Amino acid sequence: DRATVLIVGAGPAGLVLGNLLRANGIDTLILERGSRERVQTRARAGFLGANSARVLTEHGLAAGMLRSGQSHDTCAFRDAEGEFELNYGELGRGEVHTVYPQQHLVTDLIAEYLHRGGRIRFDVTVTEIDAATATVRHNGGESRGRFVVGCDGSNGVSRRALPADLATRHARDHGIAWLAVLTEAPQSMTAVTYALHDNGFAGHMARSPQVTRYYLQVCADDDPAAWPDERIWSELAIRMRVDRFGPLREGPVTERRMVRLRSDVVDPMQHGRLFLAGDAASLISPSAAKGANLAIMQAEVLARALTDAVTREDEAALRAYSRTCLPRIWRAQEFSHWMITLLHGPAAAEPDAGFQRVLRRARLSSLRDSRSHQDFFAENYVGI
Ligand code: RFL
Repeated sequence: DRATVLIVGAGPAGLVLGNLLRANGIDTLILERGSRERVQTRARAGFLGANSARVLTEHGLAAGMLRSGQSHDTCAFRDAEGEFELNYGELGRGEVHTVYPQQHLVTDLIAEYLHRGGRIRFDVTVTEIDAATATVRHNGGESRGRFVVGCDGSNGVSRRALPADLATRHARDHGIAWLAVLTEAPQSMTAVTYALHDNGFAGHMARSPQVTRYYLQVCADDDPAAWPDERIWSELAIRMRVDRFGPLREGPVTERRMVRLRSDVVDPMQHGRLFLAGDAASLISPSAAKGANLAIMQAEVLARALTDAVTREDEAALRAYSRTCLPRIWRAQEFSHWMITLLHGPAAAEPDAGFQRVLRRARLSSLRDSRSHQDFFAENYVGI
């Protein structure tokens, strides 16, 4: 089994990369652990930033997004002092989000990849990658490429194929967990809403006209089963302060899962013939909705570099791949980290919890009152 570029993982990173390489006539094979049905129904991200929309549009991958994606330009913050909205589409660089559920994007990308003559094998679990020879071992035997790209997410095998003495993993567990909930209910507010409350953070995000995502900060060892529908809706009502701002539009909860807020960056993101992209290279906490956007950014950079290498025998861009991507990844990490400190109060046990709480209020009022702070926020919230 051979291919010029072997790609491990059919998430946004692997599929955007595969599509861009196929557009340049490069022979690719994607190996994916899940079934096609499984990856096409995995609901995760939804907010595509301006760069992602550009990449998808320029490379002919945006038909579905343009047909049914919704443009979003406003977010709101609520706390004990009130609520304010930021129309970020009118701030910073004037960029907006396109809301298009990740599973729909993945479905589109698979169809287009196959249409472009790409090969993909589902239900294949990669167990070992040899970065020096670009050989991949899996439950179906062995595949060889000229290059291998690990797009297998944060728990995949490609990270382990980077030699520990050459690659540094910068990691942080934020010590915070969210219950991520999907509801069969229309949006309750027109804007993405972040609610700061002493009980913990609560968030409201659009997905589609019939589906809304909510987040509730919970204890890290909470069991999602301990959160039946009624408890979710009543806690959301408290933290969203419905008595003051109006009721939520309730509906059945169709998915509840724990998400631990973790971030890490692997540096460098490459070794020998192996390159990492997406969550495999850098996991980012979902607080600023950046993960899929970083994956798409890296896929575009890498596709260009691999195309140079394969079609012109020019490996300069490949050698610079980590150096090109890492500053953008760290900017996103920095912003995401800032969002985490804004959205979550200190644990009550922390000795300076009182100080931190007031600091957080000051941080929020700066965002509410300062136009230059708002421009900076907008630029980083939608951009990479
Ligand atoms: P993915 O999507 O995890 O895909 C990796 C693929 O690799 C396969 N795989 C293997 N295949 C073969 N052999 C192995 N050994 C393998 N190991 C793994 C897996 O089956 C899978 O198909 O990684 P990729 O492509 O890097 O994409 C990353 C994004 O999926 C991720 O960053 C986002 O979903 C994060 N995220 C969000 N990002 C945004 O940009 N905007 C959002 O609004 C947003 N919301 C979210 C999110 C992530 C969430 N969760 C569940 C953590 C909301 C949530 C709740």
